[in-house]
Amino acid sequence: MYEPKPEDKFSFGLWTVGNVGRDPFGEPVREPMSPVAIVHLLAEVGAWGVNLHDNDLVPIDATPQERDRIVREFKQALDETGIVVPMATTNLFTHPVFRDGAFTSNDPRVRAYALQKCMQGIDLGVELGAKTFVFWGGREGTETDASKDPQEALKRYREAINFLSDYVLDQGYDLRFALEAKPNEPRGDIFLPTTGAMLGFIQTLDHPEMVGVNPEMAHEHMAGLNFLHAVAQAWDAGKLFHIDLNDQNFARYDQDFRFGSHNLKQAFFLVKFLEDVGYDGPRHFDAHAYRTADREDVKAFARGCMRSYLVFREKARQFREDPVIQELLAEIRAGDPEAESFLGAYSSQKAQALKQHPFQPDELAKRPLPYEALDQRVMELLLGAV
Ligand code: GCO
Ligand code: MN
Ligand code: MN
Repeated sequence: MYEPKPEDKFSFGLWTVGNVGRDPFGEPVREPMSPVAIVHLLAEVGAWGVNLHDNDLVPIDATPQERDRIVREFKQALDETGIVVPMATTNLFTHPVFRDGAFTSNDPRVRAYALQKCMQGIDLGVELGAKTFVFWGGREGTETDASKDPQEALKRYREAINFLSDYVLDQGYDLRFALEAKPNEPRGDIFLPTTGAMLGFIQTLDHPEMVGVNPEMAHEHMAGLNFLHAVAQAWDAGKLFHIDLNDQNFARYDQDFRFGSHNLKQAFFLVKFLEDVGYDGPRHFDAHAYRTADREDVKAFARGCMRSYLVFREKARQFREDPVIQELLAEIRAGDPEAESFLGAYSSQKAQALKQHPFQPDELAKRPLPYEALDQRVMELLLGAV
């Protein structure tokens, strides 16, 4: 029941299972794996897709011949395993050239180089079959606001996304963009820090129809926000093009823990939402194993992400069928035809009638709302006590 299947669309980045465990205080603890070896590992654990940054596959200083050989070998591994590439992205954060950002750098040469690198990354992604191209502006920000005008930075950001949208249209590629927000790390502050901010920004673009979001659970949790609510807003706007699933404690550094490892209720309500609305995009685990993990434990990490998703999906099914929960919800959500006749679209008759209607707020305030009972039942269902 909890075996991953291709139709679950579980994907991992090359940088996730391939993470070597470097952190700001310590050296790598795991041997690097080649992209081909990572594809085979993902096939072994039952994943469906692999995502990549340009330089996860092709080193930044590779010659065209080296690039072609690397891509050929990678494609062969994809063919052998049936693993697909649903998403690709550009690394605009590792090289020192991006120390003050890429699209929002104060140096026009860096901004132009970033566009060049993205066009090459887009070509690579499309060649590998990617349908979504993610933009995570990790270095697009400041430590001191003396350094950049934040409005000018947004203008540069917008120009870059517009330029690249036109590039995709010009090439006739079947590719959509997904913008990924993060409040901070590696910059002191990153521009467009939340999924909500990204959704507002998208409406200012030249081609808003081809741009959506890639919300990440850990990033909203770093800011102390409710991830489910961000995802629901993205879905409501028709903008949930991709999703980064992982976990972490609130208000910490970017922990990128195994999905389902920390906030059980948030993970549950998220999976329930994705399943209820029928989200059918990739379920991408942008997480990595603890620094203590060896190669075997990395596999346990990857299997754990997928298995937890499937366990939560089964719990969501139980939620929908649980008689106690359903009875409580029916009570809580019971309608009132008279009151409902006042709601919805405006009309002047309706407004007049509503102004005359004698409400009794003291009576209305007495309606029982058994949310304690409901939440306890949900907890027990999650913990296997019912
Ligand atoms: C992070 C980000 C990245 C992006 C990745 C793809 O905090 O490091 O989540 O992992 O998701 O660069 O755009
Ligand atoms: Mn992250
Ligand atoms: Mn991410």
